[in-house]
Amino acid sequence: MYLLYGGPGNANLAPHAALQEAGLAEGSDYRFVKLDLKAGEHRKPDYLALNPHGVVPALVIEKDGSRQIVCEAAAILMHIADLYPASGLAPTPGSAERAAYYQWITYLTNTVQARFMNFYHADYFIDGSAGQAAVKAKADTALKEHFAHIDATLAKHGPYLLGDAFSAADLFLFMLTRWGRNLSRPARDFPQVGKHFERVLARPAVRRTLAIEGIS
Ligand SMILES: N[C@@H](CCC(=O)N[C@@H](CS)C(=O)NCC(=O)O)C(=O)O
Repeated sequence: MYLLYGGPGNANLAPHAALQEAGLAEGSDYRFVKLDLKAGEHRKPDYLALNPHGVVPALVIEKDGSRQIVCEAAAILMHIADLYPASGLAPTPGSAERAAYYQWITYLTNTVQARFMNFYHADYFIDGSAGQAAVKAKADTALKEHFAHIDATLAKHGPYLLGDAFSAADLFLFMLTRWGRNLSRPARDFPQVGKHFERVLARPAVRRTLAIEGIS
């Protein structure tokens, strides 16, 4: 049994979609434990015992009487892909495609996702409304540059990040594109990124994930 802790549409969305892509059922194979971030449930001692950074997601794996906790959205995503190779979410280890897969997921998490933190949480980086507006504006510019880069890559080598093969990296991009709806140029406005988003959105597993999280 898995317990995936998260909030609607938060960084849990990509790993959650991976559980669904792997054919697992909410309620029997795993439980999505919805936290109310606005009410600060992710800062309560019970949750901090799982993820000491007080951020979502956290995955609890209960198996054969033992319990393992995995944090970091990208790590959880890749672990699920590895646990369920039949899902086809990760290319063969050691292959050129696997290297590209690592490259995309690492870039998406440590560069693009980090810029979203600047965009949505400028208050974590600087005090005062003027400084925060400046941090947010810089993040907005940087994120548009990143989506332009992704768009150009998809135009050349798409329709997915690895070309013809859908992978877990596409679930991560889908999540970030959704977060990009509040940019001064929404991420989906980049033509190839928009098409990629629609393609991933049409996947039954992704639709089920959104329904379980209560978002559209
Ligand atoms: N590096 C972490 C970051 C996760 C993260 O920032 N999660 C946000 C939601 S998308 C969060 O929990 N924020 C709560 C807060 O900042 O108080 C990961 O990728 O798992």
